[in-house]
Amino acid sequence: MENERKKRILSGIQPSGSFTLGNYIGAVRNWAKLQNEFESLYMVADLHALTVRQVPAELRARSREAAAMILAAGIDPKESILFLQSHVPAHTQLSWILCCNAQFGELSRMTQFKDKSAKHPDNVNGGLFTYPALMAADILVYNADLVPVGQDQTQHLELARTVANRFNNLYSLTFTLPEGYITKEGAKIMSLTDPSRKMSKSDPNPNSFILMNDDRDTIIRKCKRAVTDSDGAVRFDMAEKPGISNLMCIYNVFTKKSMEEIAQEFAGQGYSEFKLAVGETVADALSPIHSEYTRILADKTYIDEILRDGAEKASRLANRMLSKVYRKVGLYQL
Ligand code: ATP
Ligand code: LTN
Repeated sequence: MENERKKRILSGIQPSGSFTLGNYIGAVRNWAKLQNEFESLYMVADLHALTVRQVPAELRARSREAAAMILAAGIDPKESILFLQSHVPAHTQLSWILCCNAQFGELSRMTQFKDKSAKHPDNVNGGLFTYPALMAADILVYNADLVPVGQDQTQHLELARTVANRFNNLYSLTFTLPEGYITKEGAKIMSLTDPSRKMSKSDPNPNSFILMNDDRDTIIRKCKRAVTDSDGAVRFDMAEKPGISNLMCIYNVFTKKSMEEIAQEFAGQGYSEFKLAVGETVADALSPIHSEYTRILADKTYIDEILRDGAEKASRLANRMLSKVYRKVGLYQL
């Protein structure tokens, strides 16, 4: 049917570092799974990355690497629209309008703002504060129905809904209220060196994360060195045994074995056997992605073509929504 449009998905990832296993499990892996069922738009959130100081040449290189990694992880440019956030100006344009409809108190409550302000006390900039309004614009400018993200983004999504709802009430129904798509398994993969914190690509300690393009030996070494407890039993208990439980979550994602099955498999064995098994499993799963990534990254023309095409398609959709919003809020049009 003409008017029964497929539900639409939008998600993004910052090129603030190489992608971690957390990014893959919590987000990108699901993007690939969902692209056939939904009309999907995936973007590299390069403007969001500017909320933390970046080295310009590195940001430029990482943006292309990010696109290559998304493709390597299985995003098919014939099925999904892949683009860079800065290539579709309507996002930033809408974000101003949404900023004017987001309250200071609401933005102040964002835990990511509080965490990043604490991490970079010398650069608590306006962009860091209004970050969620730009993220809301990313989503609302396409009327996305579903947003596949990790658990850490639920608060930002909730804010997008609040702002959309406020706008709809003030100016008549305009925006779809987006729902989060957060899988139970792997919604929050923890740091390998401090399992009380989430694994994060901008962590200064490289042993805290596994990168999607780490080689096999590095992956196994990082798993072996992962911080665990001294109790010696492979058993799922997030509160008492966060390190082991985190490794069990990772193992569960790739083997589909339940926590009980994993505990049974390693009953009577030491942590080193378990850690080795986790390392090998992760390395096996990432190895084809790694090869594909290397192949795609070498072809700059191919990546640029996809990004150009993606930006064009996305802009067409986004500009339509932007005009509607400009009209509704009373901006004078020629
Ligand atoms: P940064 O360290 O720069 O903040 P990040 O690693 O937190 O980066 P983002 O670009 O902010 O990554 O997030 C991209 C996607 O990956 C988001 O959907 C986010 O929820 C998800 N994600 C990030 N870290 C994890 C994690 N440890 N576990 C599960 N999902 C994650
Ligand atoms: N803030 C997100 C990245 C992001 C995003 C989005 C995710 C930017 N815009 C729109 C989903 C939808 C993060 O993961 N830190």
